[in-house]
Amino acid sequence: MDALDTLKAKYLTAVANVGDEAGLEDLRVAALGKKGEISALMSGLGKMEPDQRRAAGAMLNVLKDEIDAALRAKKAALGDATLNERLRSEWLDVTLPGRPRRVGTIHPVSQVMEELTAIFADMGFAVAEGPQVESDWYNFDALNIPPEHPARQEHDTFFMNRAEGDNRPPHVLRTHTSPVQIRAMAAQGAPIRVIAPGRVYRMDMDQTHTPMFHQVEGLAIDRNISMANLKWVLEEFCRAFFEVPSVELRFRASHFPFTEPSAEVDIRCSWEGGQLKIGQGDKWMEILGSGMVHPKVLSAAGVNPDEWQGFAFGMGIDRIAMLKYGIPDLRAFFESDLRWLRHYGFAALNMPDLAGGLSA
Ligand code: 2NL
Repeated sequence: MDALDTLKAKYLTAVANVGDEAGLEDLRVAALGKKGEISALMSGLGKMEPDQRRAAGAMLNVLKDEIDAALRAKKAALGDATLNERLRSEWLDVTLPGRPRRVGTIHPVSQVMEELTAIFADMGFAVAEGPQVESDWYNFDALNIPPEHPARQEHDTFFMNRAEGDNRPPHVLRTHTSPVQIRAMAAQGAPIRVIAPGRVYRMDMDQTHTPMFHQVEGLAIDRNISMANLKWVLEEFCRAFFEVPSVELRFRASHFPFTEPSAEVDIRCSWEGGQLKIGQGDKWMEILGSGMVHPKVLSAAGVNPDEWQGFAFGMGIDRIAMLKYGIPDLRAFFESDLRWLRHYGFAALNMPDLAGGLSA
């Protein structure tokens, strides 16, 4: 039967050449579908003589099975090809590092806090935290600032309200982070090495002052601590923080109620063409206050001054952030202007550490 061979050749060639699963389905319908060519021939069998019908029916069944087998084989091959193409195009290297997306920025003050925490941690200082609303005892008395002391007025303190008829002295917004260190000493005793970074509050507002600002204080108490240890720690800090090979510090005699002796510390620098350089030059810039912790302060914190001694220092974080990152205006720090934050902010997920370069 030539007609069946022709039909077979037609469909096997078409199946071999079809390129996608939709085209293959069209072929299946055209050949084996209810109204397809093979089905039409099958229904023609009814009009044949029994012997003829048996022979033709057998051949048609063979042809139908051959075409069906070819269709199935091709369908499997096309399915494999589709899967392989998906595997190729959707291939993903899960070992690649993520692509960082900028979701907001880290405020320069937060960045500097992370930096100085990393530097002091490297020298064995832990971070201490405490309340921003303090009793006047922790904020003043414990620091050798009695009620009638002039420093108590100089601090431009914010006072909290007491309930009607409550005559106890009011709580205050802490004017420095020293009370945090008093609490740390009282809780932990000596020896101790801590820094206390955080928000502090003073009623002051002009070109160079905001009512809330940031301070870091440091404290090291042991049996044998001296001003020499203080000077080394501060030099080490400044060198690491300003990311310069060397720094020079100058101690000027000063006075604080909570330290004796006390020193204000200047750093060698130059100012050329509006450009500040730290570590070299013929100018000095004050960066912090410091001294040996007053025996009365040790006693107030429950540390025996006949057995223990140590240094303390305090510096403004906002100011050293401005110096390091060339930020001209202090007041813009706390205005939450997105354009300012995008300009001066730091990429998230980029924690400073000493090995990786602090601000890299
Ligand atoms: C400054 C001066 C200073 C301290 C802070 C301190 C803390 C304790 C005991 C003794 Cl618990 N002293 N802190 C000492 C000297 C200076 O800050 O000009 N800050 C911006």
